[in-house]
Amino acid sequence: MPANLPPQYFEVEKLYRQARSASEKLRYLEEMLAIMPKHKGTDKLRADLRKRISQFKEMRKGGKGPGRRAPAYLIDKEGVGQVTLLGPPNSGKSSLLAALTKAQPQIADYPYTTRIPLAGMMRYENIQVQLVDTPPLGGEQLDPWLPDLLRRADAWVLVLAPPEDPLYQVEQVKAVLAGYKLTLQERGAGAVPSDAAARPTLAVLNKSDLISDPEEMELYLEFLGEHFHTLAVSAHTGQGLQTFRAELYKILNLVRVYTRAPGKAANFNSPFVIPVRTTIMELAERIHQDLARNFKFARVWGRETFEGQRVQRDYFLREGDVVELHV
Ligand SMILES: Nc1nc2c(ncn2[C@@H]2O[C@H](COP(=O)(O)OP(=O)(O)O)[C@@H](O)[C@H]2O)c(=O)[nH]1
Ligand SMILES: [Mg+2]
Repeated sequence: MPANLPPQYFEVEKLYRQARSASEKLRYLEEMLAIMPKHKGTDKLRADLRKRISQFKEMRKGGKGPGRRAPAYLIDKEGVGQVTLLGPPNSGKSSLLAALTKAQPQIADYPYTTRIPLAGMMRYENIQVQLVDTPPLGGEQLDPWLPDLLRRADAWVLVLAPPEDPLYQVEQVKAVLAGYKLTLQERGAGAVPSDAAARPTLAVLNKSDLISDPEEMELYLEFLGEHFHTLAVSAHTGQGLQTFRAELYKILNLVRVYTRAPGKAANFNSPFVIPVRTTIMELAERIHQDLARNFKFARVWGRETFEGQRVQRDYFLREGDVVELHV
């Protein structure tokens, strides 16, 4: 039986095809379903529409509907870790991204210059860390995708700057994050609220070139330092930026190890970058299943302690270890 659809249906279908957002598409699909005559000839079409409607509803809920795309604002991870810069308006997040990477964000002395996240790669010795610049927290608008972006990060850099009291700025940021069920991970803190996601946080006091009173500076750093790994920097003069790279690597909780074939030299340009407390066996697994399966022992040359000693499979690798795997 032919479907015999009214012309009005095709008009709405055209609008549906042109619609850009999921919610617009959903609206037109529902309209199409309402217009469609109900008889045997349209059974299949109606079933099809209902299916698409439920897929769009899933998508809006953030479920895994077939048509779901990753939101454009989530940035694919690159390098050894993704670190998101966050903080109040005008603290210099975009300026830091520009100073530390090749990215070219818009920088201006009015708030809300940054509207969408932008990533850049920061080199630290022989590795690359991904930095992501974000719109300010605690402003008039809350970008709906920002919490997800923050949650995906391996660590955060809390960017603060004068003239406002940095401790006050921390409180404001904390309050906004709490609304997202996110929390700044404080130094040596086990006491993270169980229902909130925390990320290791490096606090940077930017625009340190504007703080002329050394006592004031010392006071800020002392207070911030009670809670976070803390550092004074200046995106403008470059002060503290070398230390920044090293501190950021520290809070990522990674170690770099190097492998060597027996009798050969290690390649120090391409480390294996692994989480702290990774064992020799886990490293072997990462490199190749066969290597793990046939593992007999390893020799380790450490920065301080080992000089080619044999270690067992449960040895925890340390920063700078050179490893010879024997099968
Ligand atoms: N004096 C000084 N000004 C800075 C520094 N970093 C950023 N600024 C200025 O602060 C303003 C806001 O910078 P921007 O990077 O856009 O801040 P964002 O809103 O946090 O991204 C701009 O006028 C920058 O030139 C710094 O280290 N020292
Ligand atoms: Mg910005």
